[in-house]
Amino acid sequence: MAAKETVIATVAEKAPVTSERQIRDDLDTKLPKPYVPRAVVAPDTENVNGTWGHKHNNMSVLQQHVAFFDQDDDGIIYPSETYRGIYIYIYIYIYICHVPAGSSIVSYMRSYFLVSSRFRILGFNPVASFIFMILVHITMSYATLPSWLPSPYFPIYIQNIHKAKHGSDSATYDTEGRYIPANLENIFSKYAHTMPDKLTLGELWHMTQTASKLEWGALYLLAKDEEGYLSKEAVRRCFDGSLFQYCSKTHKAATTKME
Ligand SMILES: [Ca+2]
Repeated sequence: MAAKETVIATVAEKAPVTSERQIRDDLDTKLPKPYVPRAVVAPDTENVNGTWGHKHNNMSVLQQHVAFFDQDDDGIIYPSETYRGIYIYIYIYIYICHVPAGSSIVSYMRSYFLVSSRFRILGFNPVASFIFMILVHITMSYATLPSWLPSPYFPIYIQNIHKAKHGSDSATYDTEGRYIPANLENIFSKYAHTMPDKLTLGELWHMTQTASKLEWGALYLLAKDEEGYLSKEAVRRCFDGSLFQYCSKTHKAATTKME
């Protein structure tokens, strides 16, 4: 006799929000043990081995996510690196979304002003980036330091980044910086009502708390497609940091092509 399948209730009648925001119960048919936090890879149901060709360098998935900002690879992110990183982020965004391959410097400059004015609306002007950098380093530096003595340089130690983990990732990282595939899938089963694997700006707004709207908004601007959706693939690759590397490589290729 076949074992009786246990039905797990994911909806409570008196909590309508549980039926509005659905949980998938078929994940283990697509991805082995989706509930087990992964230390070095970030898989989903479409990419069971994580990002193809992405090197983890024995870092946790959370460490891989922030490693983009450590521009000299010394394991420490200084405020100046964060500030430069924000600008690289904007620069990449302009290149990917607004500069056609082989375009002239004039059209590049036009795109630059167009996009930088959009970023200004979102608060990404130099002053706001400076404030963002100060906030990030004041709030995150101390928790990651190797000693109890505060540092006047406000460095962020990647080795201890899990100690500065904050609430904007919908519990996709665990307390130690591992990545939990089921929680990424839950973001999309709960909030992606228009398309199963993509979020609209409205859905993103609905999903995020005040503190994380800026971060998710920046990701939306960097990675949204032509129809204005943020795909699960882009979100997943943001978690393991390969999205930034991909954009950076594409940018370098475009620059080489233009030279
Ligand atoms: Ca560094």
